Amino acid sequence: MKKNSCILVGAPVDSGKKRAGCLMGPDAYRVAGLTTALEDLGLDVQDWGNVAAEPADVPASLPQHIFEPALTIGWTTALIDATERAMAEGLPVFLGGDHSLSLGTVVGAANHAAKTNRPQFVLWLDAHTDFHTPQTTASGNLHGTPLGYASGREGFDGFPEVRNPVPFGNICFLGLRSVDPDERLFLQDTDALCHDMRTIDEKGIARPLAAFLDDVARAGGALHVSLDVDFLDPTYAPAVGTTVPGGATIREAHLVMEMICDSGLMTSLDLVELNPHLDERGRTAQVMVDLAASALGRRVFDRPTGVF
Ligand code: EXY
Ligand code: MN
Ligand code: MN
Ligand code: MN
Repeated sequence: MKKNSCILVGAPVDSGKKRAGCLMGPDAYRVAGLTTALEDLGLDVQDWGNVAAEPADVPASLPQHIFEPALTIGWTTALIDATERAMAEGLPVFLGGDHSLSLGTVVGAANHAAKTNRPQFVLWLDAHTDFHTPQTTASGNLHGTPLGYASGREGFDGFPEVRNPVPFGNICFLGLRSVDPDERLFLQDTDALCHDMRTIDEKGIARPLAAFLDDVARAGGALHVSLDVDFLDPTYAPAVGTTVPGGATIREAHLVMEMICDSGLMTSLDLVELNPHLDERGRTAQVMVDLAASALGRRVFDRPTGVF
């Protein structure tokens, strides 16, 4: 991966749920000045434009209530390939598009990590765990399944084979406050790190994150960060179809991204679930651009000031 090279990859995926609008996400980030914000940090930014995808065949064995499987299987195939190509060039930032784009980006990142003999870790910044399979989802919305798929759970008939599943213990959730019974039942028997908002209220967001980043560093791991707009409290980030009150503050979110940057461990980033149709004058798009900039080096001061 070239040092300081950042690849913007548009992924206007809108088939992961029924409410339309995320297809406008990639251009909303571009209009909000993402490229300039990252270039101002001294990064070499390449915008590869938007990925294109063709609908795929859907096997009869996939449950009938799954929403738009042909499109999402097509997107997954295209994004696995795009992720592997982008990671060979630099640090990809995927501009969503709904969270079903991460079926492709997490699997593609794990394939790249395997090629470079590194374990893949995932930091999931989200109100939700997105750990369903086509058999366990009640809604049929595949944006609730990317980690179920990337961690190697059964049931994704018709999807590309997951050759390098992400081990459950290499997954850390921050911001959880809406987890379905099936997801909770499955996850509580794994060693995935599930930090809900209660943990953050009681211990602060820095402690669980620092412990996870230490794990990644000790393992020499690659780190995929997936930032869902609904990680933030809807007061600060209203432009998302799955708002859940009681989310992270803007400063908690920036501290997470600044700690990620300081760790130097992030190798790929998803910005997902922005629905510009629900935004107020681009306010949410701007919050996400600012958070991406914090993850990639924006600082007020380069060093702590006012020693105390
Ligand atoms: N767990 C619910 C479902 O599976 O439908 C809600 C999922 C919301 C997913 C958004 C992307 O985070
Ligand atoms: Mn690389
Ligand atoms: Mn999500
Ligand atoms: Mn979510």
